[in-house]
Amino acid sequence: MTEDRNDSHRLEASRARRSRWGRAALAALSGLIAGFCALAVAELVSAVVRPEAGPVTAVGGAVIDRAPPALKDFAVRKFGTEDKLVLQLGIVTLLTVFAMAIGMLALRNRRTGSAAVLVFGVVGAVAAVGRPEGSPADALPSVVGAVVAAGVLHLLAGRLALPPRPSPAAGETGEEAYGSFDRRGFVIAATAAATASASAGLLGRRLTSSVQAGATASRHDLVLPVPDSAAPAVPAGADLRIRGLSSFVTPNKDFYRVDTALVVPRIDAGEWRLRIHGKGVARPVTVGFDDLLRREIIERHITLVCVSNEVGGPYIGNARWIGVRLADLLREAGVRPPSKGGPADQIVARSVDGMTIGTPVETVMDGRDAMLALGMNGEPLPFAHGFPVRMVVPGLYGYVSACKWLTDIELTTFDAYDAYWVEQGWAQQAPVKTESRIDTPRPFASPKPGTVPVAGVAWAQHRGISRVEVRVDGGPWHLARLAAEDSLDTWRQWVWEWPASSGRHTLEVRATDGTGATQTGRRADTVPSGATGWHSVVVDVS
Ligand SMILES: Nc1nc2c(c(=O)[nH]1)N[C@H]1C(S)=C(S)[C@@H](COP(=O)(O)O)O[C@H]1N2
Ligand SMILES: [Mo]
Repeated sequence: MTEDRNDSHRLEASRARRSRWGRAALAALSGLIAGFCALAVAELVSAVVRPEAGPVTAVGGAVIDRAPPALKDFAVRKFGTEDKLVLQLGIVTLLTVFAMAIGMLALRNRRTGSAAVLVFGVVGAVAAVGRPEGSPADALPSVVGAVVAAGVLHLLAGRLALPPRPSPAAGETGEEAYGSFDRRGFVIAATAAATASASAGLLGRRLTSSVQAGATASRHDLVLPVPDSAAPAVPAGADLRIRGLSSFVTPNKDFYRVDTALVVPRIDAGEWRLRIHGKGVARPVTVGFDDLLRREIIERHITLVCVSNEVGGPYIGNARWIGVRLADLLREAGVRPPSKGGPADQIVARSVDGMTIGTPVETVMDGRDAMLALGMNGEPLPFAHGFPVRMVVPGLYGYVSACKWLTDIELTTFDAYDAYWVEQGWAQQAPVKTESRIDTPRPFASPKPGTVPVAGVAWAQHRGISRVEVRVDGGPWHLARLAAEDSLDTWRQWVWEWPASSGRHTLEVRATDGTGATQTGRRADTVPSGATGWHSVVVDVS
């Protein structure tokens, strides 16, 4: 009899323990379902407001805007174009952890749990409204998502609640002493909430892509104009076609991408407008895409490079751009450069996603082929590269010249206004520094002894490249053979036939620009105005 009683006590205790753990796990699951519901509902609402206003995108954007330049630079270097994916995964991982914690919190106190969900909604809303292009409506996805999720959490936590403890007088059977929650009710509610959320999320996706269908169609239907001034043919010898050497023209799919956009803006070319206004603009204008097509069209090869490109880095590409001369448009609007007495020395280009990029008026109007580009390598601009219109200015780093998804050009002064990257600690003005890169052999390659072609690219946009030299193990510099020059605004390939002997060797390269200035060997960081130093590659000849 006593034995029996002990056994049943032990059984009860273990059952109770198991049910405690079971409830905790289900509470965490409720948190996850509520979190999923918040994001799904937000996805649906942001499809109506605008895709960029979703909480993950907004918080990600806010993190990008506030990250110190060194960190941002590190992220771009470390993860390249994947940096944004890594950021979003990080946010979702954090949210997952918080969602489970909030679910457990709701088990103890349902009101507190739901209140915690609302706090996250407020964070998302503040981030969305605070984006450069944010408007009050951008708070809606986070707020509506959080309110619905708070309700869902309240409901699920309610199903996990234990019935009130019976008074001791009512006896002591295991089930009643520890109570049991409404398991069936929980499963039904949780399944319903998860299914409804998934449907809301999918519907949101659908809506977003149908809203964007117009932009996709406008790009698809666009026939690029025949240029009035075609790009000079690339000289036969400009592309050395050496294995491992970057091609002279970078295909669009391989072209580097650097921007702060977590959602690539998709603009319908038919609805696109560009306003030119500001200080010293005698005749402000607004032009549409068709207006640009009716203008004189130029086509040029221009090499674009990012200021975040470290020595030897990949953030450089050369494309054939087609578009209109920006200086012509400015002149028609009555703009004069400072050297002709104009009051504005800075052009601030603004994109649909709130990016601002400041470019010297003098540079744009000094006769170089600064353009509003509509096409890249024979296609309309890819969405990721600025469709329908972006700026390209030979000789300046992208962050001070190459605004994508352009929508507004304001004339002002450098004293009066700091553009986005300048606020982040980068230089106001940043002409491209003369640099060179060894593309082949790759670091730690092991070529056979004998003649090894060492080849790469060198660039000093708008000054041109006049000489490239290579040295081995700090020895004398050897003159590399330059590929034919396409133009001052494009990079130039080079090759040096290295009589390689066995062993570990360090190759270094340096270029001299068209003014006769040789690339400095002094190492400088990318912040604030571009990296310097000689690219070196270590190889094991064996
Ligand atoms: N709207 C917008 N334009 C932008 C940027 C951006 O973040 N947003 N980044 C600039 C930078 S830093 C560079 S290097 C070039 C890169 O252009 P790409 O992505 O087409 O190579 O775009 C520039 N234009
Ligand atoms: Mo850049």
